[in-house]
Amino acid sequence: MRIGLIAMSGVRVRNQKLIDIGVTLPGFVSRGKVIASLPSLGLLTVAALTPPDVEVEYLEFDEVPQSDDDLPDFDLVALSSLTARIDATYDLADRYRALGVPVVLGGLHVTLMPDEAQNHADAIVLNGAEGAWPEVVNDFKAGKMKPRYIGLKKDVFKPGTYVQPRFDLLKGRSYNRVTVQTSRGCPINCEFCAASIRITSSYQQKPVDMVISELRAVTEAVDLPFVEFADDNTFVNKKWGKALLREMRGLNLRWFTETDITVADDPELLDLMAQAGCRQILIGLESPSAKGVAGVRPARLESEAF
Ligand code: B12
Repeated sequence: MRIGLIAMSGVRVRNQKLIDIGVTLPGFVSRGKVIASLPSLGLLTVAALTPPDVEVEYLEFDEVPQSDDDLPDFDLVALSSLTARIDATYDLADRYRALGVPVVLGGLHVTLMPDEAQNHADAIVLNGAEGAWPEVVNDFKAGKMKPRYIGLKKDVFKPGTYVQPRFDLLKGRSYNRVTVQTSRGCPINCEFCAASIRITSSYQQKPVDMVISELRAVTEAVDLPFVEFADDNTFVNKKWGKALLREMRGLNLRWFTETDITVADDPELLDLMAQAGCRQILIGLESPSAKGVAGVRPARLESEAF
């Protein structure tokens, strides 16, 4: 049995009217060509959760093949979903189903819009693939796949649930960046941010040795990788962050991440970041004025430990 895992890659700025009048993030479209060549960590995780007797092929479609003859053939197709390309995702799912190939849809958009997604799939998976995907595959093999599965929203990095994403599937391909996730969600529940509301119900963080093992796997799969941490706020936990950075110093990596402005208050952390190969960080400043920031202050902090 062969499953096709298909990512709809690339970045999309969808609103042509806004683009035409020049309303876009500076350089975003041109920069998009560079940052678009990131693999789908979600599908590499799905691949790792697939029972070992099943063959998987991981594909990325920036442009979807126009002719059905050019669509690779599989026994089952699984697609990940982000909102920006959901129309193309549904279109591809509909095409495969019309060809008689069953389709499973999972990922962020499907989790937010399950009833809509159900119209385009034989089965949908809500939340993480963890806690659901092995059952989907086994049910499919037994000819009794259900229309809807509910995966885990928390505890995905716990032993017995956690799997290391299949970075080996990236061998021989060219990527500008490869994503590694160290945490999911953010303990600072800012009212404007979807991370802790939609992506996970609680902040989850990987133990340092798990992250180091993933980084080693990435360096084995991709030459001189530039790592992008697929986190919502990597260094929100300073103690854990410093422990990770100390271990990363020997790996000879270059990396980017997203975090919050509190890193600026911790010179030791900043030094360790530099020593561990940090090349860029992205910090969201929600307002240039103290009054504006006061209006978007966090509603709750999950743990005082940070
Ligand atoms: C890295 C990243 C990118 C990368 C790569 C994206 C990719 N191919 O995965 C790039 C730079 C290309 C990118 C582009 C964009 N991104 Co982006 N990106 C992220 C980021 C920071 C990390 C994603 C990640 O790797 N997560 C870790 C993996 C393990 O989680 P996951 O993908 O959700 O997968 C899990 C589950 O969803 C599920 N799952 C996923 N797929 C499937 C499939 C099946 C079959 C099953 C069973 C389960 C399953 O199981 C997985 C394991 O638990 C997230 C923020 C975040 N915290 O997720 C934003 C995020 C995904 N991006 C976002 C946005 C808005 C965009 C853009 C629209 C930006 C733009 N204007 O162009 C584009 C859209 C790209 C597209 N093709 O549609 C939003 C998406 C919101 C939404 N509703 O879709 C997010 C959530 C940021 C945010 N908080 O707003 N992005």
